[in-house]
Amino acid sequence: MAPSSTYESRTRNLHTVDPEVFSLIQKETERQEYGLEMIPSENFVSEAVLEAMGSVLTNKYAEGQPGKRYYGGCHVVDEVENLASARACELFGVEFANMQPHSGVQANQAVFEAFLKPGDTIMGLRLDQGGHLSHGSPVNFSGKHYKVVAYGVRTTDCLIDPDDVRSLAREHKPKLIIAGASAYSRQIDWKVFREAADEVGAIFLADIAHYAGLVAGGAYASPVPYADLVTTTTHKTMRGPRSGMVMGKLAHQKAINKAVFPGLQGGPHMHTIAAKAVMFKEALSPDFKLYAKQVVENARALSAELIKKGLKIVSDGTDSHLLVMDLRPINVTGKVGEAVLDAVGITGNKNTVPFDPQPPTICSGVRLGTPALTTRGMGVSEMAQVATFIVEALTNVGNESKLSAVRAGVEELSRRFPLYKHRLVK
Ligand code: DSN
Repeated sequence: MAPSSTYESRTRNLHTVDPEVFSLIQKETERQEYGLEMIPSENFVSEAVLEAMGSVLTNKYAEGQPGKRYYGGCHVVDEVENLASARACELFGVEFANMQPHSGVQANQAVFEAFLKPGDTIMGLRLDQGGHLSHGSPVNFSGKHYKVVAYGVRTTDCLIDPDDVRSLAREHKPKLIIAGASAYSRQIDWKVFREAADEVGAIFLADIAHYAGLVAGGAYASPVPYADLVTTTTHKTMRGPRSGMVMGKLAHQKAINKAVFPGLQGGPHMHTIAAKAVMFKEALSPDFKLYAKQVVENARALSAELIKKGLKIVSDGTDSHLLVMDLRPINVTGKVGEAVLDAVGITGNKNTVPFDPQPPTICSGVRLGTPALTTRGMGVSEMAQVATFIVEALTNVGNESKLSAVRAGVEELSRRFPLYKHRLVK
């Protein structure tokens, strides 16, 4: 028998089989452990979620739906998928939940596939004013195959204008209206979109990829009473594996299931679905409500501290887990801001601000969020310290000695809130 097929060879650990990959994973673990992760779409999963993701369920093909598969040997994974769906329905108060989309874009694509024909009109928030790629960006399938009418935010306060949403809907009669965002920190008024959709007979899709964990924990209003379909990723505020899902009313279940498989995907990733089940169990616990509330409190505290220290925040604050700093008043671009924060161990991402004069590769803003720091156990008092680090870094571009002092402070703070320390070999 070839060595690679022996039981002994298959049970060797990663460190022995592939020291190169092992050491890269160690390096990334160190980066996460000793820095401040502030990209609002990132979070840190539990050991239980990691264990489910790294399980033998990755070996199983299970095309189809539980109880109706195109493969034998699915009785166990059927139970896994049913458990995940049932927990999602309980958590969000929905009638069905399809667990199979591999990511948020696939979840949105399933809704397009189920209800639209190429050339139909859709409405979504402009990408450069906080929207998402899959809500109609010209470089994405959603903008290439459908006619897009994009709504934006008001110049005065950078908030979505309900009158604009209603009048664009009346004028263009879209088949699908999408609410949801990647860089919009305020509460979205879901009812406005329901009313606009009803006026023109459109489907209303709420994409809560960013807010899902807050919705689940009761810290952000839920679109479930208003939307026909709700899509989300599961790895942001939800704190689960990197994946997506579609939920909604029973009347739409058949069309969505068919659009996901065989419409868009083949075999579902059963190890990820198991990890989603674990995540839902965690999110159903009373602790998760406290977590969601703290995420928002931390973001509000961080925003208030940054404003106090002279920075400008888009829409002057936040109702969620994220905020976008507008760096124009301090003459720093988003690109430089991201790089200088990176240099001190704070990870954020450059982001356009509404009506940004800079191209998207440069941008005028940096987007930050509190989900990952809150998972580490940080609270409002740490946010004040983090705000000081951020302002010191942004106002000392090029001052190496100052930046290395900030870097030391960032590492000291991180060490006080251990994360995956037990995974590091040194
Ligand atoms: N790309 C994600 C984000 O960072 O917000 C959205 O899918």
